[in-house]
Amino acid sequence: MTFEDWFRTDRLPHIYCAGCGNGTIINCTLAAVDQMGWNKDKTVFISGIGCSSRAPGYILTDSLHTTHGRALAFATGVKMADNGLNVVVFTGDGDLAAIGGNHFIHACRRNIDITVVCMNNQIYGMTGGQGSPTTPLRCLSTTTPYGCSEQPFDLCELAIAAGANFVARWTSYHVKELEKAVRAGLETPGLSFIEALVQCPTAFGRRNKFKQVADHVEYLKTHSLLKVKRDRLLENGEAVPPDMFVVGELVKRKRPALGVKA
Ligand SMILES: Cc1ncc(C[n+]2csc(CCOP(=O)(O)OP(=O)(O)O)c2C)c(N)n1
Ligand code: SF4
Repeated sequence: MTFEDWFRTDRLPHIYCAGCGNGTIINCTLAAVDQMGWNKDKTVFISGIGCSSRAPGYILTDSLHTTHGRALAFATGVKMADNGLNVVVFTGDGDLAAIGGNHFIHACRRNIDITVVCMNNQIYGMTGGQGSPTTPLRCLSTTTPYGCSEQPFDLCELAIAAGANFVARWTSYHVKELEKAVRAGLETPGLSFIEALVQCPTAFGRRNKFKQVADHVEYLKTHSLLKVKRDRLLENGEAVPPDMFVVGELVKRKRPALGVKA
């Protein structure tokens, strides 16, 4: 099989805007799922509400498109009802960390055996561009017209602190690295959290000086700091540049997990 065998072509054309990064993340995730050799009948994709959360609708398995912020609550229920199912969650930064914030930390605390892929466009895309918990300082949104003045959440740090067994961050530029990270997450028992920073030209890019999609992808590329380089800076007592974000496999561990297949 190839990852294309997982697509529901009867659902095309898709709803995503031209240049949206979400399709790249879906492709990388399905490529990783395909490599697992999973049976479609034993695989479930679950999401909340948002552009990112529309992803399961384009996938040829059973899926649940649930209520805003509740993807992880539904996923927990599905996994606990049948731990023989492979459960993958697609979510957005607003869905996961704003309205769904408590479900996120408790799913990590329980370390339930699911894989969560968060398409982080740093804004509410579907509802027209309100600020989210990951909107960077000084960035413009409809609710931060003078620039965001609140510190953003670092979703990966949150997942690590709350107890997830696998945590990684990449971007829509890093397709091969992202695919490998999702694969590693799928293979790791317990909660795997993969954050993918993506461009959203419609709600974020045009307000924040990314006139072209390529400008934003270039920004993601040039502002990524590999974890090994970050660790070296820290070892040498040097500061991490404030505009950079760390990418790579951030945690892989063996805390006791819930819902692991016997
Ligand atoms: C309870 C509830 N509150 C608000 C909404 C409206 N709503 C739909 S999607 C969304 C935000 C989506 O943002 P995000 O999760 O970051 O996903 P994106 O669209 O950016 O991928 C909101 C607020 C809703 N559907 N349900
Ligand atoms: S609004 Fe943004 S996230 Fe939503 S489909 Fe358009 S580009 Fe993608």
